[in-house]
Amino acid sequence: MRPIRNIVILTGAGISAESGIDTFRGGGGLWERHRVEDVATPEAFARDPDLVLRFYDMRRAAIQTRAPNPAHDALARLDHQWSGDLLIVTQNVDDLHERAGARRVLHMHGQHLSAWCTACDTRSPWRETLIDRPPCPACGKRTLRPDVVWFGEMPYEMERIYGALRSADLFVSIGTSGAVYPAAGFVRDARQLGAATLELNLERSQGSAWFHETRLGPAGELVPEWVDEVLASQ
Ligand code: BJW
Repeated sequence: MRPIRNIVILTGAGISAESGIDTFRGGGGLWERHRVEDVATPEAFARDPDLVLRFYDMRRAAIQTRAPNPAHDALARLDHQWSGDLLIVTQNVDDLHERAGARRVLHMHGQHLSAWCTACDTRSPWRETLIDRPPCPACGKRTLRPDVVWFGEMPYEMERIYGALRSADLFVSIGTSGAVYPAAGFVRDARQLGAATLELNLERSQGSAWFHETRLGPAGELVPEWVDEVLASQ
């Protein structure tokens, strides 16, 4: 394995689970209570916008009552102290990485605290509800939608992500089930490009076989341990 200089970290819902934010799959996950087809596709939004807006209004309100946990704190510490390239690619739409202090964060599935105007294509910071059809701050039209990536839509910043994967020496995946593409394919891409690959998860994921190493346990414990380790190797 080559020396570690450039790190790409992929995070999923599992890193925010200990902050009290629901994961999607598995027991108690969001998809147990809401059908994906009803709330997380553009077709669902066209068919029943009130249902979709209420689902996201509820989650946008909830994340604002939650706080980062030791896993977010540890990644923020790594971001500040790692002298090489580092990119935290999160599938999460919460803002807990940023609230922990991380700066090199990219939200490939969008963000709860942003609204996207489908009329003028402006994205605006947003904390309130959308169900009441507020006007877009830029154009005034009542055409705002959650700024999140639904099934069938293109995730954000793919070129930047693949650029980072191409130069990564280490790819680390934290708390994601490996069920959703293209994120689920990053481990294979990174490995084929020569990076070392490490998975930190509560249990084995659909992608576990692709990783050089998998460590099992809660992110709040595993991530601070791994960050100490990687900073000591610097
Ligand atoms: C812990 C823990 C603790 C718990 N500590 N760990 C057939 C084959 C291949 C692909 C497709 C296909 N048919 C369709 C597709 C494409 C489709 C797809 O992947 N479908 C699959 C279901 C098969 N993908 C898309 O449509 C994407 N777009 C796309 O592909 O565009 C074309 C394209 C082509 C080429 C290049 C690029 C693009 C868009 C996907 C959009 C996903 N959107 C959502 C909703 C976002 C908004 C919202 O939040 O509502 O994103 S779905 C949902 O899943 C959300 C998540 O980001 C995503 C991933 O979930 P995640 O984070 O992995 O959570 P969970 O719940 O699944 O797992 C939690 C994990 O945590 C578990 O492993 C636990 O063990 C662990 N855990 N507690 C550590 N304490």
